[in-house]
Amino acid sequence: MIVLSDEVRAALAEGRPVVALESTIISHGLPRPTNLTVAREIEQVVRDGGAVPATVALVAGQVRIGLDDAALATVAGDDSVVKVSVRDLAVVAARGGHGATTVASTAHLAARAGIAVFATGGLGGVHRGANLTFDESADLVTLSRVPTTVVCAGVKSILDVAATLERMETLGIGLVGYRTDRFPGFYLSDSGHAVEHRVDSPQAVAAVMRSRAELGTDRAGLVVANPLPADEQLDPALHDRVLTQALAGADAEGVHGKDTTPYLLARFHHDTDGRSLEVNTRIILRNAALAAQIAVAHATGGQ
Ligand code: PSU
Ligand code: MN
Repeated sequence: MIVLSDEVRAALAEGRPVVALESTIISHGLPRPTNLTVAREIEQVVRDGGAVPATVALVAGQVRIGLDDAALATVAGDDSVVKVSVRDLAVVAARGGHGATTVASTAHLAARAGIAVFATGGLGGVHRGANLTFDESADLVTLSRVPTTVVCAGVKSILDVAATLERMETLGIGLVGYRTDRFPGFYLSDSGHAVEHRVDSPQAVAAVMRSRAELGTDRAGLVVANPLPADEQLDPALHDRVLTQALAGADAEGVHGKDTTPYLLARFHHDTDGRSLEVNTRIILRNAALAAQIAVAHATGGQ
């Protein structure tokens, strides 16, 4: 049921660097038609970095790891593509549907395929008000039991960032800041929270990956938090204004469950007149580039 592209299979067999990429950011995180362009750019950036891109999705019920352009276009443009977390995988596969994988399901599948490094934009986490709604992304629980190294720009402030960091600690999810001591807030370079451990090179990340394997602490994921440079972040005043509107909108419209994250992301893109889209795209491309460097360092023994 899991089909690797020829390119991904060959790279894995030869121990060459591979970077897994999620597809929910394409289908539900970015607006059409930019999403398809960005999906192709992400893959190109990974290639430019010397690694093989392995975008993950369900196409007609088949889990595909490494998509051709037709499959990428389906994920980006077909209305029947559903957001697929870990628990949805088998159901959508069995009914032969199309599905876009979240961080959780991508991490799960990448680990099964033997892909060590994964790039995304932002992680899911604990939603605001989760003390009442219990809305915590399956990304966290999955990362507590899947040995993947995921490069992201922290989490968006649509979430409760402090609670997300606490849950990551409880769940034993590794966390390092890439050239920073601050946990990034996706659109913002600094979420206002510290990161305990800092690494300054792809080789240093690969060294942590090796130590984790040797110590047996690699059953949980490792999050590499890669912030945007401060001069590239979304204007903080605009960010705060739009965040307030988006959260109020979700509340007023009764949005809940798996629709919450896509709703809030769409509101951001709409309410910033596309400025958040530019920043979002930049974040994903930067994360893909770093993930490629880490995959290369990891594949070459971190030397
Ligand atoms: N956060 C973002 N952009 C995204 C997502 C999260 O900043 O596109 C997507 C990812 O695919 C993530 C998923 O795994 O949303 C989390 O959704 P939920 O909160 O429903 O678990
Ligand atoms: Mn949720």
